[in-house]
Amino acid sequence: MRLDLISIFPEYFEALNLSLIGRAQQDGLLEIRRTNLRDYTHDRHRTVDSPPAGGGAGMVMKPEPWAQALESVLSDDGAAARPILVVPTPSGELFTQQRAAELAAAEHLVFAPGRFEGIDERLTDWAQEHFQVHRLSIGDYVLNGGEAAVIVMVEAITRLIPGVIGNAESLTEESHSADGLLEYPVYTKPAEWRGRRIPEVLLSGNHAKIEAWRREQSQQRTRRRRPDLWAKHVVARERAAE
Ligand code: 6GU
Repeated sequence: MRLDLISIFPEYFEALNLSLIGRAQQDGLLEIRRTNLRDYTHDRHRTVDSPPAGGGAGMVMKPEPWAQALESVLSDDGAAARPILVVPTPSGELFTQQRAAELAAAEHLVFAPGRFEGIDERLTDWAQEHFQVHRLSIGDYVLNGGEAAVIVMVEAITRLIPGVIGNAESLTEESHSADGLLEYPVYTKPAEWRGRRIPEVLLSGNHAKIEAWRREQSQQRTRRRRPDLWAKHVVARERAAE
């Protein structure tokens, strides 16, 4: 997979050179290119923002540097298909595990995180002609810019690419996987730590019992912590039983 990350703070993405994603780049599973948006400005101050039309607080990102940066990405994309452009914004659709799985199948993803009050709306209109545009939010809170959201999305997406995670099995047994339940609690050695014991069933060696216990724990957790997910799970389970 190829990733293009365009930002006025390309250094922000250096965290992606660490750990599994860093390794995936070394292994050639992933190619991450960072672009400084200011390289596509042509004035002495390298201006990327301007006051909002109609007045109001803050500044808005000008569309032209973005268009030129995106054109440069297109011009060295060998593929014929329209690449996917992700525009992180708190006013976008919600980025979910399912969305991550869809995006993990793509050949080429481009991320365009804005700062200030966002990017001039005409940029995304224009971009639809050249890209499949997804405006995505990572949750109901506001960040200062989209860069942290890009890191979140890239991490969620790239770990689903075959080979990026050593133990592919850990993907099927985690929170937000297919059954819609949260993950069960996990423990390691020693069996007693600071007076607290591991649940006895985990020491029983009885795999059927362990599996049943884990399932029960997942359900309890989901019911208590995430009633919204629990309601969806129950509906899906009832549908499947019909
Ligand atoms: Cl994608 N961007 C910003 N700036 N804030 C957010 C967000 C994105 N998702 C949630 N809050």
